[in-house]
Amino acid sequence: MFIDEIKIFARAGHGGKGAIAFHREAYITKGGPSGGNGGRGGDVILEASHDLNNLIGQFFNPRLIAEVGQGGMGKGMDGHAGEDLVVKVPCGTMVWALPKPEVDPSAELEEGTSGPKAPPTIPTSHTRSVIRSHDGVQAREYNLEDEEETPEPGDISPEKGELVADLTTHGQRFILCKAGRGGLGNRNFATARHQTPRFAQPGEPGDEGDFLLELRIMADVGIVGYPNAGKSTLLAAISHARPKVAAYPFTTLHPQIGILEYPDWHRLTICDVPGIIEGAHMNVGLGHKFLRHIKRCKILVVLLDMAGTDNREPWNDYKQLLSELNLYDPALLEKPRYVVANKMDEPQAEANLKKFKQKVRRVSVLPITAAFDEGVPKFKQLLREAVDEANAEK
Ligand SMILES: Nc1nc2c(ncn2[C@@H]2O[C@H](COP(=O)(O)OP(=O)(O)OP(=O)(O)O)[C@@H](O)[C@H]2O)c(=O)[nH]1
Ligand SMILES: [Mg+2]
Repeated sequence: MFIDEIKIFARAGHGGKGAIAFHREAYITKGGPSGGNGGRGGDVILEASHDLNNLIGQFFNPRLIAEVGQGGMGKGMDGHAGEDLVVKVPCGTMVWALPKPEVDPSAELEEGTSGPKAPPTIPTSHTRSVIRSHDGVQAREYNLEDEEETPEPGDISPEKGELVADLTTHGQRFILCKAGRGGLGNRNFATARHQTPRFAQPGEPGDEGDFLLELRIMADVGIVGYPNAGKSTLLAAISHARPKVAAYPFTTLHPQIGILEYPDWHRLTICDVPGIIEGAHMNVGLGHKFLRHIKRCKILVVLLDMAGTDNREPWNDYKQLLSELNLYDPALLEKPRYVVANKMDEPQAEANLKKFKQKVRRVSVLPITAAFDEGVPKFKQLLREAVDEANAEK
């Protein structure tokens, strides 16, 4: 199972309450107040890890609840702090604080009458961590409908709420919910005029809220193409990944990651996504939602079936692919793009390649036969140079 979007609930630990106690000992019948302080609760922390590649952990454990702080005790003993809950998520996870529908108090009073639906607002319980992490930075509206823009922390989307974090590098941490402080015990409130305070502070509540985790895979190279073009075959040829390869469309149902390793141990991550077909933007085939995973790739490889299997025409495939990429996000077309012609072992391929070059001008094409490793070493070299170039430009 591959999970790239999941809703979770998180709650940091409440602080323990302060104790109300008085010192008692043999021959000391009226010792002073001795209530210890409550311990602080545990934070809920998300940590990016490159050992994970999807959000399956949160699918099975969608409620992240940190430990509460222990209450204060007599004899001046403070409570233990609750343990932080550190949850690992894959690199490339975006964290949205989901909007909570506001409860209309008048609707509760008049039972049965359905009042107008209140607009969604950002839950107040998050505001603390949000303000802390973005110190008063004005949030800007982020329109999800046109996915042209890449959202940044602080952006607000009507459906997903506020983007509170984008965890991109291994080890990066984000405090999703801040714990409550422990309450002070009664010994803190003794004064010269009031020596026996019979009150103590309760612990502060921890932050809580609903969040949406959205994964956008961080890979160097994204391979896109029609179903059956040989994307998975190519991924298997250049990396140790073993995606399923079969002669029917939509063999690959979710993104696959492979690591391409060079003799000098230089590594590139390659992402193979499901096939795209004409009308993918209208949900034809597997739709195009999975294209979010190539949004962060440094370069794109457009893989074409040059054999023209099933009477397909590679130049039309190319045009359609670009059009679908553009409909998903025009920024995808601004990425460095490399066209690779596959299945050059097939009889029609040479003639098709010639025709392709005539029809699609100013595009250099690398011919390969992924199934038999022909042209693959050259392709690996091309990837390395292309990614280096993209890095240098950045
Ligand atoms: N003749 C020939 N067949 C190939 C070549 N590369 C892949 N194929 C075949 O093409 C078919 C589809 O290959 P896949 O790698 O599954 O294609 P894909 O693009 O990943 O397909 P989806 O996952 O469905 O999008 C398989 O039967 C492969 O054996 C090649 O270079 N030459
Ligand atoms: Mg595949």
